[in-house]
Amino acid sequence: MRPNRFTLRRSPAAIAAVVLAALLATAAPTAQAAGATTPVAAAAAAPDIPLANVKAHLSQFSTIAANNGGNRAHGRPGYKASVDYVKAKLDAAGYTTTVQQFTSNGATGYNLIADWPGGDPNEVLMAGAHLDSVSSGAGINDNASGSAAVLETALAVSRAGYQPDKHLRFAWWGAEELGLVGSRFYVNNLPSAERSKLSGYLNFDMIGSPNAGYFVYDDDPVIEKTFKDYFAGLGVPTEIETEGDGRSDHAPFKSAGVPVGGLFTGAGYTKSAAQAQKWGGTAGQAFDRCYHSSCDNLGNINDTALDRNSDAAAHAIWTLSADSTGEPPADDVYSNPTRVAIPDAGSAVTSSIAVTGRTGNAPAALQVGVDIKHTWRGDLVIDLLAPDGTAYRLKNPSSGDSADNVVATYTVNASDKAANGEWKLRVQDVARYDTGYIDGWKLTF
Ligand code: DTR
Ligand code: CA
Ligand code: ZN
Ligand code: ZN
Repeated sequence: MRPNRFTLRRSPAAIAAVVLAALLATAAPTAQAAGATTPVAAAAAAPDIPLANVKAHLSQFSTIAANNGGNRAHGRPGYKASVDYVKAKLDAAGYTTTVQQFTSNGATGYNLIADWPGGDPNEVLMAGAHLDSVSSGAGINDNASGSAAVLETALAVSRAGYQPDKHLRFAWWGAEELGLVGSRFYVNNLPSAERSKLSGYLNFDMIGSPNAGYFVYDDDPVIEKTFKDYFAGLGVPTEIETEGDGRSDHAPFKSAGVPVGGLFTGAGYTKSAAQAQKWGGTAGQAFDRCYHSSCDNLGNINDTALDRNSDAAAHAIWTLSADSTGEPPADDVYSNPTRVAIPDAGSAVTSSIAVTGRTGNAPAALQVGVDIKHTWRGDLVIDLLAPDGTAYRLKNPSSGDSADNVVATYTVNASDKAANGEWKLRVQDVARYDTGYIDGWKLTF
């Protein structure tokens, strides 16, 4: 408020009334700033992986099995037909594909490796799934589910023309069911200089179990956190995969010192009552009653689990490939640069920041960076609103503060508030004759 030549100075009582009104002010319906935002330091967001596309691949694998003796097992025609299907999709999408042959149990096996052109050749992020089934069936959950999710994510990279810092490599393994034969052959035959370039290997083996659990491998902590943060953002609890290390194709990579991680929805073990409570499904029943059985067919898939895990896979690949240090940002900064006009002596306005993908609550020292351009800043009342609506007063009005602009960082103890959600900066100009605008703000967790 700046007295101008036409305005008598207000009496102290009148100013006090204005200040009191502001202190009691509850936000009137206010103009929302456009532009909810993304973390400044985080990776570009992965696209949604369309469940319909993933299921279309499952249908193809099912048809391949039906046309080739009912399975897609190592050494059988259904496996090579599966390799040819995946390879054709990737060649058409611009990948550089390689078919690596090996022998196991007297039969020729095949690994399919697909490199996405670009990225740092000295920083290679891999994602893979075994493509073979057991001989008793089509292997739709085990492991067409993982194979299809990895394929569709690779195709999404192509559709997006995504060019991350790191080089992306995808793999479909042969003869996993015979004892991780294909992936072991790949790792053992990779020159050590090439092996040292692998920044991580992500494994997807059984990710659509009908009575699904949500398990995250607890090997590399950064990869584990990336997956857990994603599911936390969905509000889906996860558990550490405890069915024993070495049970799938991440094992040879881990033995070679490569950081590994992955997702799993469960095989023959039984879902507990507590797990059914948090995930739904049926307690006392196996996560996949058709594990390694002929009924592991198109009907043996939980669409929600397959969709969530496909999207989680894409999230991890985008996140872990976008930063050449391989680490998600240590301090996550979320900002909204949108300019929002503050009406003179009018209603409060707000500017929003959408926080997603974090686990747990906000910190006890949540940093709120404010940048407001406004003459006579004493007119302004500034609050932070938590996602649940709780208001934290950052600045009270002060009739004597005639300086301009509020460019400051406030520390708020928001440790009892969930981090994820829509945070708002609320600003009100409670006195006349000076105006301004929010010129941006940010949250640092
Ligand atoms: N070995 C996988 C199934 C499997 C069993 N336990 C785990 C743990 C993590 C991933 C996969 C698995 C198979 O039969 O293909
Ligand atoms: Ca999806
Ligand atoms: Zn299996
Ligand atoms: Zn498997």
